[in-house]
Amino acid sequence: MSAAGSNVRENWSARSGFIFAAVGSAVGLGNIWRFPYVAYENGGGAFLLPYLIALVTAGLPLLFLDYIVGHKYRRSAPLSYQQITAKAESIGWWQVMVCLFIGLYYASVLAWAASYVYFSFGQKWQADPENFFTNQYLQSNTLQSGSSAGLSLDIIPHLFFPIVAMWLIVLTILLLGIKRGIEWSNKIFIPLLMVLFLILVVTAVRLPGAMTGLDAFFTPNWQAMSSYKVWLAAYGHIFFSLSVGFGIMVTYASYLGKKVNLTASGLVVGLANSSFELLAGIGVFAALGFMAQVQGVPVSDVVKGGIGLAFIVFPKLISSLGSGGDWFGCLFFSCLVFAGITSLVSVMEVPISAIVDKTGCQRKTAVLGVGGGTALVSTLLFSTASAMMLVDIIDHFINNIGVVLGALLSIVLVAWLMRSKLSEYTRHVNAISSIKLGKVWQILLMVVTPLSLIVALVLTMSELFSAGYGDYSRAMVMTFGWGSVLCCLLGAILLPYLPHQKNKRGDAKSTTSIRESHHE
Ligand code: ALA
Repeated sequence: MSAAGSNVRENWSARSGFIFAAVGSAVGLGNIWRFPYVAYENGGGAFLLPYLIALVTAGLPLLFLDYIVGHKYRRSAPLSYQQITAKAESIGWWQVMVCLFIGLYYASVLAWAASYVYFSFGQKWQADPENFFTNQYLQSNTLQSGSSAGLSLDIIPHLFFPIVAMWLIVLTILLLGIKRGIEWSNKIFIPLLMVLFLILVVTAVRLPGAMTGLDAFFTPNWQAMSSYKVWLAAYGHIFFSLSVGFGIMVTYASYLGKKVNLTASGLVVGLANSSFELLAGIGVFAALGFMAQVQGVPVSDVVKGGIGLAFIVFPKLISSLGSGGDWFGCLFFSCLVFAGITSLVSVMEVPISAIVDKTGCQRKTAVLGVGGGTALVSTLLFSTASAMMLVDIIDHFINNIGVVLGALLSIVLVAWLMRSKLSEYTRHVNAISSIKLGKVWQILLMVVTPLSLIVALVLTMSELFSAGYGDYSRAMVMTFGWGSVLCCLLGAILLPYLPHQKNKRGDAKSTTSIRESHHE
């Protein structure tokens, strides 16, 4: 029976299908677009060590927890948490809302990347990539000043069509279901991405001046590291990058068979993701080193940081390479597109599976309703001159508050409120995995991870309350920053009241057994 047309929950065809999909989810714009600019803004070398510490103390422990929760309960995020205790369903809906907000702006950056594949041919940004990106392409300079600075609702056709195209691709993959859609697209895109990306990084590090950039990336800056902001950025980034703490890995692990080596799979995914991230850092900083040499300035002064980094640095680099740079640009932006599509698919799978599980509706209905609705809002908001501001504000609030709080709540639930679960989960995972989890994992989850997240959250929120965010008007930060957080809260409170039609879609356990007997 086709999954798209039935209510039987699908499985991955094999563990490799899951690993491809999980790597495809983790490796995304976060690695290639976000990591380099966050690292650049936080002093390059000063960011690397906090990032690695955040990975080990928070990212990986939570990755294993997400896998276990999804695998053990075999349900979408809200219904998996509900299995732990009824009230915890809200945590899952919070994560669903976080995914919807990520989906809104993620598609926009993806569409920029797709446009830049085209702009690379003939280097359409000409002499001034910064002006081209901000003013000619995104038209941010057309926004009016004043308290509503930044809000425009006029559709710009060259932003509109690429974003529509990205949504069509993503929704088609989702409509095809778990095996034929998500698994197959990842099996094609991920190997392609790896090959293209390696070619790109090798080319970048061979540029003259690349070593200066790499020095800036790899030399720890102890003084900058004493700033708590660098640590906040690292903890704010790690969950987004690994796709943990906002329902994705719970959902993907719920499509696994019963006997699967969870910890080894988790390590493969974690390692692949961080390798990609470091490679992206190497590629971008090598390019920055090259540009620093061309411009005769230090690496830290080459460009303005921020969300435009990838869209400004690479065009500048491409221009410096002459006409041969066209293919280099095409390669880089194609990598962004491939990586981004597989991640956006995973982001949207969270609300889709949650709605299917909860209401018993057909997958197709959920894809068209939830996915189509998100696509519509995303297209209308992000085809305007406000796109850059909205990406920046929503990304900052949703990552640093939405994702971090969702992650923290799931850890507090399991490690503090329902402490017996931690031993139960350890037994569950160790019974099927080659690498055993033990006291270190438990202590990280009980003490180190929650405490570091609480500190990160309190500091981020007090900073945002007192200083606002960036140069944006208070009205915009309130509406789109705090407004997004408020929407997540409302979703977490109200969505558990959606009618739960267990019987219509069949008993989850019995469909699970059908899948297992079929696949194992
Ligand atoms: N993990 C995905 C990314 O890095 C969301 O882009």
